[in-house]
Amino acid sequence: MTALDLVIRGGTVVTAADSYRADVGVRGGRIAAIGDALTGAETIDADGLLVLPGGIDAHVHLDQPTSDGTVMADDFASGTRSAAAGGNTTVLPFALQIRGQSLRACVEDYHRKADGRCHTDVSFHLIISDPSPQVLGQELPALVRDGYTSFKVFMTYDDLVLNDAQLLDVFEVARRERALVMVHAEGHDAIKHLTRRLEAEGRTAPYYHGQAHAQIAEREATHRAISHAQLIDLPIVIVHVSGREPMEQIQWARARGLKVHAETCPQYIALTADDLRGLNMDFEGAKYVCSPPPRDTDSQAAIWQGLRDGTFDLFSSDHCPFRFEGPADTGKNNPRARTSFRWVPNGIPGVETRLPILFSEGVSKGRITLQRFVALTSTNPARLYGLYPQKGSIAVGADADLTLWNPTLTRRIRQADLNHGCDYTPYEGLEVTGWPVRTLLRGRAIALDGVPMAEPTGTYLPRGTSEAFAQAGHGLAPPP
Ligand code: DUC
Ligand code: ZN
Ligand code: ZN
Repeated sequence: MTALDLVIRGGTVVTAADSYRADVGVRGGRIAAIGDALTGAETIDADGLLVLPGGIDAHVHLDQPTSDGTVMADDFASGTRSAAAGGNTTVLPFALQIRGQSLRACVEDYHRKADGRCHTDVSFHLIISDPSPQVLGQELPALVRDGYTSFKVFMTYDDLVLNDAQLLDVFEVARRERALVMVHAEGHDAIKHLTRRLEAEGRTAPYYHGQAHAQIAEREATHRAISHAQLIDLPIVIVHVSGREPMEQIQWARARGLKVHAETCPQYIALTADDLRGLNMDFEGAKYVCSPPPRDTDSQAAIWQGLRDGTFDLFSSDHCPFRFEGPADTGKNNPRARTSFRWVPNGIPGVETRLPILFSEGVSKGRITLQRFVALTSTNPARLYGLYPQKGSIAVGADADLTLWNPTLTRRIRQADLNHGCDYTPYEGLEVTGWPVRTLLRGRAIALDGVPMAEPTGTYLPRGTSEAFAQAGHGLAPPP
């Protein structure tokens, strides 16, 4: 047997199923051995550290165009640098189809943006905004067969919304091609109605974004998406679930044996609607504008219960970065945004802080187990999005994507320390216990103690069929 290139010695290996002390040996970028007293050309001392499968952030927006021309704060270089520093080895950004655009041309465009610039591995979900006969009949099936095996649809936003007939058409194609559909479930007409009413009342501060995007509108759309999926007999993922009411719809579906998967995000455990008030109902609140918006402490408690009991399969960042200050025509601080919440770009950064926030608020505070942490942040995303077992596990033959984690290191999240392109973090000052100290992609360091390496070594990953299509059961890591 040829010698190991690298041994990670003396750490506690954590998977979605268990944890145990072992050395991990790497050869040719893959895990080649797990055992005792391994030796190799290079050794990393992991005594006192957790050895986790690298984080997989399955919901990230990078270098996306916006309807009003606002420029995103992260491209593929800065966004994946930030991801690596935060303990991630793979991210799944979106390739957004602009209406009228060929889906194939859209994908090629995103490859041009990403190629040679990524510090983590990447793979694209598609966003279908224009389900024309050409897209549904030819482009989408061909792309799924080429490894683009998941796509997102929107039930709101003027430039993205699909009506019910279009949703059903898209779901049919997904069923036939065995592609996983991610649904942004917020009712468009309800949001528009509430927005008009609030503006007529002079309620235009960022705080009112949270009122316009009412939980009722999210609950209704969640149920509608579930009903459409039931009609077609299709597994779906409801993404960025913000609170108790949409959760109840997901639990309703699951109780009936429907394959509805669910994702939640850091903003729904670490922020509330009150954050959108800013200092005194001022524009500071724009730093927290995202959709769906953060809710109340009752919803936070429901989300924690759902993270524990398996209602949620996925914990993703929904990193969607816009600058707060900056040129007049970019970021949240553009002149129109100050006239009404309606013009504030929806989205907040979080790819670098996702893992520390869930570890600290979840594992360190005893709300979830280490195994659940790994399942939610790495193993389940790999399984649901067709990357398992190459990614998302610590097993012989898997890519040596590993995050060495200090579970007792306490830090305060500070914008000054982060690597994203944003000029703020919504989590400024939050104290966290547990921090990624080394991120390895195929056995090579891509970040050390919060500092990304200079060289981009990430590659593009074509993906297989989601385990959501497995015949028996969910096929996902079970809750503890
Ligand atoms: N949906 C997302 O997934 N991200 C940001 C904004 C949105 O509406
Ligand atoms: Zn969305
Ligand atoms: Zn998103």
